[in-house]
Amino acid sequence: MPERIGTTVTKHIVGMQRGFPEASGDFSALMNELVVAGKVIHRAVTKAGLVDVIGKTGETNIQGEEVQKLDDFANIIMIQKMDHTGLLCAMASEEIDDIIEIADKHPQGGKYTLAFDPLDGSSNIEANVSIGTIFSVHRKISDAPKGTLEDFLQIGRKQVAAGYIIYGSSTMLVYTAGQGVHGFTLDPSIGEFILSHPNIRTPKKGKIYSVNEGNSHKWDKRVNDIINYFKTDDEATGRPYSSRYIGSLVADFHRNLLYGGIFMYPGDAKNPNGKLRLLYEASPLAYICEQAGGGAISDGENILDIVPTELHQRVPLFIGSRDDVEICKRFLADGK
Ligand code: AHM
Ligand code: MG
Repeated sequence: MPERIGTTVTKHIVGMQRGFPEASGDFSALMNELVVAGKVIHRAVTKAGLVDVIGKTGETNIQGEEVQKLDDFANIIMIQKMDHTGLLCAMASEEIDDIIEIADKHPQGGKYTLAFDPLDGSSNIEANVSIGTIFSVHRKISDAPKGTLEDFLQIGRKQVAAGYIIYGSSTMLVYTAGQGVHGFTLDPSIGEFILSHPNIRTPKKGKIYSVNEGNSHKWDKRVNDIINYFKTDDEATGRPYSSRYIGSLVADFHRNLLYGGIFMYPGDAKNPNGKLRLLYEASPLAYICEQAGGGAISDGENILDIVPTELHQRVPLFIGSRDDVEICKRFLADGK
């Protein structure tokens, strides 16, 4: 008997769209192109130790960080895979200063925008740590055929879809289109993402806290109090929590999504808005987290309600299990 192949991501996306008889099929097509881009990046990441794609290009990106070759590669793949689909009016990448226009030679008139972090956690590449691609899709709202900044500066709650591909011990795609969160594992033998985690629900309360504690000397009292709270021994509330921090957002987030917990990248004295970007990291992960029953705030405000003011805006991020986010919110509001 041949083994039964599970539900592919393509079939799943089409199935979900059946609930919307007015859907044109554009959204499914967009998602399917993203899936292919993810597979191509997966192929490069898994070959990273074999071919000469590791290392620095010597250039710096908009954030002033050194760009590694695989970031460059992933960025180019995302652009090349998506620019000729006719589905997008424009794109924005963490690696590129301005909006990426769709060249005139490609079909125009796309009704969606795509913002992405092509390879998050890239400082970990050489140590074989899990890294990921994060994406966020909005509907175009401006009248400009090629899209404008306005189309990207929309609140996270208006996302049409968000997801990530994590290149880990296996490669997984996790996405939401507003109907729950679904996870697919890549079966390399057939080159398909197969539904492995339907309708992911994150535990209401976790046992893990994830933060770069090396920054504690720069945090204000409220943030130090939050971390001390999670570390304090109290059997009744299931404390202390365990500390887990990879330093690769997709990997830290994915683990906490499945096991429960809280990931934090707060603002500090040097960087009041922390490190992570609203459009490419915080907002898509917040949408996924909320759809899975969790939550996400910046300094008290729901991430999905923040009106972005610039493309590469950074925000403090507290994201994870709902009860744990509430605890952070309380400390941030009144310092106790
Ligand atoms: P990147 O987008 O340049 O890879 O940076 C973002 C990464 C996240 O994956 C991770 O959560 C964070 O930086 C870790 O930062 P730090 O090393 O300051 O703890
Ligand atoms: Mg990043």
